[in-house]
Formats: sequence, C-alpha cells, structure tokens
Amino acid sequence: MKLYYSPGACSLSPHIVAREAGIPLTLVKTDTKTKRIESGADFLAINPKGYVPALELDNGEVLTEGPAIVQYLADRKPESGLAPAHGTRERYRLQEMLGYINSEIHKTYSPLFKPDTPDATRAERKEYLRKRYALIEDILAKRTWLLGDHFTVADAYLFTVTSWAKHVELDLSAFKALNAFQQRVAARPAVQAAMQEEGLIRKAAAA
Ligand SMILES: N[C@@H](CCC(=O)N[C@@H](CS)C(=O)NCC(=O)O)C(=O)O
Repeated sequence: MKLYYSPGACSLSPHIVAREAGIPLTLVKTDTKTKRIESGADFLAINPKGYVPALELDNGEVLTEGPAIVQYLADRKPESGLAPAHGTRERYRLQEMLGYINSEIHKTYSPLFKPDTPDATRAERKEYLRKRYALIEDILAKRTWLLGDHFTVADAYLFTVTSWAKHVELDLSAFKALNAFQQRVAARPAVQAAMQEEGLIRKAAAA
C-alpha cells in the first residue's frame, strides 16, 4: 500500500497507525500546493480532492479521508487493538471521537495556516479550539488514552493535529493533561519512527 503524505500534515496520523500496526507502507511525498508527487506526477489524478492523506490499496483503489483510512489500517490488524471491533459500542465511541477531532479540531486549524486570514478570524478560531480542547482535557485528566486504557487510532489523530499548535501560536499551556498526553504519544517508538521518517525529528545518532 502507498500513503500519499506531506511531512507533519494530518497524514502523519495514518503513518503512525501503520507503524503501530506493523503494516509496511510505501510513503509518497506530496506537495499539496503544487498538487505534484515527488516523481512530478499529478496528484489530482490520484486523489481529485487534492489533499493528503490518500491511501492507495494494493488493488489500485484509493481511499481518502483520515478517519476512514486509520480505521481501514487498524482493521487489517485487529489484534493491535488500535480500533475496537466493528459493531461494538466501543467502535461507535471511536467514530464519535474521530468525528470530533476531524470536524471540531482538525478543520478549525486550517485557516490559521493561511497567511491572509484576518486577525479577528484567527483570534476567534483559536478561542474555538481552546473551547473544544477543554472537553479533551477533561477526558485526558481521567484516562491515559482518549478511549480508556488502550492506545487507539483516535490518539494518533489527536496527537497529530495538536502538534500544529506551536506552528500557529496557539497557546495550549493551560491544558496540563493534554500536554502530558502529547509527550506520552511522542515517546512511543512507532511515533518516533514515523516522525523521523517524515523528517520532523532527527534520527538518534548511532552509538
Ligand atoms: N477531509 C480531509 C482533509 C484533509 C486535509 O485537510 N489535508 C490537508 C493537510 S492536513 C491538505 O492536504 N491540504 C491541502 C489542500 O487542501 O489543498 C481529511 O479529513 O482527511
């Protein structure tokens, strides 16, 4: 399978999930501005939506939308516990959380990355994010991971989008449990490996 990604973008979430599950992926670096992949080929011919992540399956089919992709990957390795079994109440809780992260958090960051977003909009979006993170903070004050004792695809997604806060000067320092969560996720070997591969952190020097 091929994952079309852009370093540090929301595609880091399925990249982490694949590494957590032990699923080998071919990573294809994608420029979301020029809509070209590293070979120079047209990304729009692969994903007409023009955004990452996109997962090309071995049969050539292309799956898009982060929440669908992470569930697809997790379901390839159910024993990983990255997603509860289909049809269970826990699975709906996972989908509820993925929907919240996707629509309430992820997409609220988008205008903050655009240089022409007016200051008033920027301030309003940051306030909105802090309001949405307050709910997450309440959850993480009581649990290690978003859904309980197990790391799931929702944790990989929350970690990925929250790592953008420093790039858009969003102050989340008041959210102590969230900050501890970010550190917990960042310390996971699969997360370290994914971030190194995307060039977000340096590889540990050889002894
Ligand atoms: N609805 C999509 C949105 C994905 C998305 O926002 N991708 C961003 C990177 S985080 C992107 O590629 N943006 C470039 C563009 O929209 O042109 C999802 O949830 O997967």
